[in-house]
Amino acid sequence: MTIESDYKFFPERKVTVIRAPFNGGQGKLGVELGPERMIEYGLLDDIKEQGWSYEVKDPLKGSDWNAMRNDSSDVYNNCKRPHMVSECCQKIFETSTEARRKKTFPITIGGDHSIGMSTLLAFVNSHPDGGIIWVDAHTDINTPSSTESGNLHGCPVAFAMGLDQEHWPSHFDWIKQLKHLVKPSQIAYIGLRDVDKGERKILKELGIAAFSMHHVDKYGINEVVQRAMKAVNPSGEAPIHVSYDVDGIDPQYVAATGTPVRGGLTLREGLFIVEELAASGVLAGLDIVEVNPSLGATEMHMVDTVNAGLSISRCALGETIL
Ligand SMILES: [Mn+2]
Repeated sequence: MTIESDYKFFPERKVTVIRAPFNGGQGKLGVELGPERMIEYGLLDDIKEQGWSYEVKDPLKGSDWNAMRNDSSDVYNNCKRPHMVSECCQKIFETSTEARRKKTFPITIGGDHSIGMSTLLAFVNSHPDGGIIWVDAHTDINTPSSTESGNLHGCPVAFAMGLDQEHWPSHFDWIKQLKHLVKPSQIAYIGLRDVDKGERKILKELGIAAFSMHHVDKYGINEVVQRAMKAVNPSGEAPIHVSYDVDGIDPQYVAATGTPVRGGLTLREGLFIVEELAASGVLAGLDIVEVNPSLGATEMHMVDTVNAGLSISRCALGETIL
């Protein structure tokens, strides 16, 4: 059932679905199939059913990403494929910015989480006072210097915040030209359980609101969500964007993802976050990333994971249980 919760920033209830079939920020093939599979399993019908109209954008169409992925010269120090990641992210940034200009609700479907830099930057350049909730097992705030794996899907928050700019590959110079970057006070994490040493240091130094699984256990998911919303949106009036890595949810429910970590959110806790944000009336954008239909030991793992992504999207658009 859908309650006509008023979406303060989207009175016309229009969604822009941004397909981001991107895999360059990490090592595993298959995550580029996420958008296709989610659409095949009913994403667009779900959007209509929740009372929204939609358009679909495909900013990466026409680029030979396979060739870019296999370009072995695309490295910078430890960072893998900076050229590919930057170029893709810039395209998604432009599409996302356009969606915001038209006052539509952007739902960006990954692909790996590197694309989070694009959606966050488009968001804060449209809403400099906006808040961001990053649901994830990981903080994804490594910098090009601190990353151990060199996989840039572990770095999008650092790029969106402009951290460690002096060590950035030059491909990312477009970010330095933007008027607004994400400020530490604008972002809160929920679901953390695998944070690198260097990342822990950054969180502490910048005073970023971070709610780990320990906090979820201790206070309960409701209290954690309320605190996260308060941290990034003290007035309660500003828009909130959610970047949702499905690996925030426990692999028991979401197995078909590239970097699963046990001890995560239950499916209900994961959906509650989005239900609560939707009910607040200030939800203003969603990324669903790291669905990898090629992973998981069985077909059922893939189906469960895709369906979890679809449930997240429906809850964000207003689906409630009663
Ligand atoms: Mn992530």
